[in-house]
Amino acid sequence: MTMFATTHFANAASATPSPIQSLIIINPGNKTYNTETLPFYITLQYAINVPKGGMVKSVSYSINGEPNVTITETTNFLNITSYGHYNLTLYALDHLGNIKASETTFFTVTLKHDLNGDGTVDIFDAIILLNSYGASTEDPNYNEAADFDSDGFVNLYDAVDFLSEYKKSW
Ligand SMILES: [Ca+2]
Ligand SMILES: [Ca+2]
Repeated sequence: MTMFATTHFANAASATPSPIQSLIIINPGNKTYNTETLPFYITLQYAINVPKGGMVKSVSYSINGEPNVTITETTNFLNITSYGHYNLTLYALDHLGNIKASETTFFTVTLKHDLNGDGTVDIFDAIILLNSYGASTEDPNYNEAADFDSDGFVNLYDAVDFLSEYKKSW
């Protein structure tokens, strides 16, 4: 009798779909982050859809396939300590023991002046800078990443700054 009840329970549990309907990474995005200084911190933001009756026990993340880190108040950001390419996946554990994975987000953390994120500050980044040259924040070709001093204009000051970092790589 006890045996039957246990088996029945196990079957019922494994047949019950996860109450977590979706888990979406909002931040970081699939993009390139340019930074002059390391470590670089990226805020973790996600959306989780759990209909009434479902419960989320924990949410964790894995970066570049490394062991999962449970997200808490103090780990709700990524501490990036080296330049490179990263992938990030979130996992949510529900009260039935199911794990729901998010889509994987791919992002690059690179040198401030490496505008295309390929690891070297070179002519290809200069072309990106020139595409935005003379633009201010209202212009459609304004590129925030190329406005190195963040004054709202991509101009000679940014070009001079760019040349000082030319050929730098990671
Ligand atoms: Ca580059
Ligand atoms: Ca500027």
